[in-house]
Amino acid sequence: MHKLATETVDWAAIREDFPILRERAHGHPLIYFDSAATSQKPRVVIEALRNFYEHDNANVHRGLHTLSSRATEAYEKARQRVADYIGAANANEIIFTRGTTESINLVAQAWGGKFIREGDVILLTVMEHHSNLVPWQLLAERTGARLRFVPVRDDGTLELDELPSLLTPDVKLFALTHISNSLGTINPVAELCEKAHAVGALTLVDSAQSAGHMPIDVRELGCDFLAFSGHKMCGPTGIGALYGRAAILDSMSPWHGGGEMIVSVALEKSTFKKAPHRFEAGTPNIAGAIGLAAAIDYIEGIGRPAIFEHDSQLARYAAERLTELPGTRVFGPNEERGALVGFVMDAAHPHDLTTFADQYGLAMRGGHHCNQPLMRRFGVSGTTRASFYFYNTMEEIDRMIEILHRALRFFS
Ligand code: 7TS
Repeated sequence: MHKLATETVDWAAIREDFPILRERAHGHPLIYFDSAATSQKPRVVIEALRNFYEHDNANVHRGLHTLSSRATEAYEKARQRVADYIGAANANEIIFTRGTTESINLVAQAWGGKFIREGDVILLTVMEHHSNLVPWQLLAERTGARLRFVPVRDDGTLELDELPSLLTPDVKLFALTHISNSLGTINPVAELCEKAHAVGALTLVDSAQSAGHMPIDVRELGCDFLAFSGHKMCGPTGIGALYGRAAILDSMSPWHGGGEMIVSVALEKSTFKKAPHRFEAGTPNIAGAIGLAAAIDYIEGIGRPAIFEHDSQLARYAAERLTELPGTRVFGPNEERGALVGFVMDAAHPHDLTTFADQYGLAMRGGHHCNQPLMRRFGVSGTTRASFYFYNTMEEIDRMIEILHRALRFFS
């Protein structure tokens, strides 16, 4: 019989790879349900950072000494690792950034600044994280471009019936999230990229919530840009990547000026390297890139299909159990959802509920989750969000439900 991918993995053993999961909070065992904000780190990633600083630390692309060669080799190997992980044709299509936010700002400035004119349209959705909204607002202010938005249905999916009137030939870029960080909606990005290309628009996929949770192949998705953060997928903070199709990257102007990105510099004028180095001015986050490569090795060791199955089982189970709590509204689609569930309880404000839960060792996030327009769309100021990763268990969700029952009694 066909085995589910999840059944081939020893999830209990995997928990042991995460030293922080043994922490306690307010005297209770930690239940970490905030991985959508940042994931925890396995020992191999922590060791990779330590190993780099203890044995190889030097600046990259500069020195001709042994350590500098080692650091450069490890840094460029990490770039190749990222390229392979997301199915990019070439490592030169990977730019290291601080994370999703910086990746999107890079595109808005270096691509948008060069190619966007007054009257052009950037198409977004109402469910975008502020980091895939504010950079486009700034670009629109500078250039006179217009922003347009795909609405969100009550069930948390995109209102795609309206797409034909929104995705018109004046759209130059369609930028959207793969998985909503508040609703858990998984958007049909491959289909949407194809539709965008049909009207001549480029596409950017915000993969912050998907890169560590499911198989990603940029050529299958057919996107022109893809942005993600290392820290949400077992990697260190301060490192992430932007994938861009080679021809597009090479057509873009630099955004940050400085060392490492030039071919030659005269007092009045400089010439620039090709991508990716054109977009990596200054000393990069070398250790971060190496840590990210270690995180990728670790995730690939488990297998993304198994991780995806495991995490969506948790999210579906949590969404189902939450409905047994009176006066509780659960957001997002029922059938298929990413590794999280957002909800509100009549009994308590999300901040109060989240603070209450923390007293029992349960770490969730309460607030607008950098999704203010989306919260407004659903008529709430914020939600409480439980977000999961492969180190979480069904038992932890049962415990969450117990704690929420207790909260109901406390607040009412
Ligand atoms: N896009 C999405 C869909 C996100 O969920 C986040 C972070 C970002 C972009 C920005 O990523 P960063 O690494 O550059 O900060 N989301 C969240 C969250 O949901 N809670 O904390 C951060």
